Amino acid sequence: MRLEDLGYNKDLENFRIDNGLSSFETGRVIAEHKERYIIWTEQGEFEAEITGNMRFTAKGREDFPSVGDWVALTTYDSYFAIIHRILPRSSIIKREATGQFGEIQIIATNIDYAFIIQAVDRDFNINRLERYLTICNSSRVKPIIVLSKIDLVNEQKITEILEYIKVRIKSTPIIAISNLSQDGYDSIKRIIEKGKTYCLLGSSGVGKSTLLNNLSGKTVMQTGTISRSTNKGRHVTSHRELIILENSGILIDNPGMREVGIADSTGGLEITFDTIASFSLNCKFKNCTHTSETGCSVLEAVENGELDKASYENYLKMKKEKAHFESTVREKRKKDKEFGKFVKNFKKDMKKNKY
Ligand SMILES: Nc1nc2c(ncn2[C@@H]2O[C@H](COP(=O)(O)OP(=O)(O)OP(=O)(O)O)[C@@H](O)[C@H]2O)c(=O)[nH]1
Ligand SMILES: [Mg+2]
Ligand SMILES: [Zn+2]
Repeated sequence: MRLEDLGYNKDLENFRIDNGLSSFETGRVIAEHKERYIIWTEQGEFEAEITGNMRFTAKGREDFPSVGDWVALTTYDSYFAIIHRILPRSSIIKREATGQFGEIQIIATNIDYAFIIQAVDRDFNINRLERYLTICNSSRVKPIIVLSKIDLVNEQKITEILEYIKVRIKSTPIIAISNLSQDGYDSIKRIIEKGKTYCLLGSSGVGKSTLLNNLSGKTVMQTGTISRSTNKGRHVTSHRELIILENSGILIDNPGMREVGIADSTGGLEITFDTIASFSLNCKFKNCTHTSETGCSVLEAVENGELDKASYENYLKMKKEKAHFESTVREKRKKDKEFGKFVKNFKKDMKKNKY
């Protein structure tokens, strides 16, 4: 396999040369199991660990490899390798880690497009759709909305949903598919380009793995609904995995997500809610919060119906979450810094007093 088929490009190659990494192998992380990484290289598949130095200098989750990463590694025997460095990422899809305020979870890196999948039968939820859009837009990943399971509803219902989406989401492409009849597959296949990476996002059971298997023509991922009866948990897919389609693109399957917590989302909200952003240019105050100010153009637009009220409320909710995330991170950094100072002073005292 050539690295180009895995998505390798000129920018990565230039970085590798400029940074003296030519003596290392290059590979892409295709799966992670508790700090053990499965890497694909031109020499084949390797299981790898990171260097001790990488672990000790890591400041957070982002300093560890993730599925989708390009890494410089040394291979030892035919299967084992050590990762020395993560090459610069062109994009990172992340969310707030479930139940851990101020911590992020990386979903995948070096993604070109995200398929945001919602099933039209029970899963469809426009607020959640805007959430996914925000995490994509924050990370320079182009979103594509995929409505799945259209075989389960009639055509009128699909038309209704499409119109409903268009009131709030204007410029994101939407594809309606059935994994059963393969309706809509032509549109999906047209989008997928060789050498580009696509991430499958969505709740559990919407058909992410079924879509991936059908596109690859093989059963790469397990699908179905094992959950309740066997008590194995709700999700069929339990880890992220990168798969290459023959003569086509690269897909990353993910376990279904129950929560899409807004983390660091610089610019993401503004892109997702671009209508709100454009109204806000006319607000009287520059730092308008669009909640109660006089002369707020956003509030005015909600009142006269130019702006969808539910969308506006969803925006405010996510903005609040973003602010909360940022203040938690600031608080944490401050504590870490104080602790660092404490340790430093303590060491100084130790030296002075010759303990
Ligand atoms: N009727 C219908 N059933 C579908 C469709 N797509 C998937 N299914 C079924 O839905 C169930 C769940 O599909 P999966 O592909 O495992 O869903 P998933 O999104 O990968 O779920 P997790 O791995 O838990 O996140 C399976 O029983 C599929 O056969 C579809 O388009 N129509
Ligand atoms: Mg799955
Ligand atoms: Zn305002």
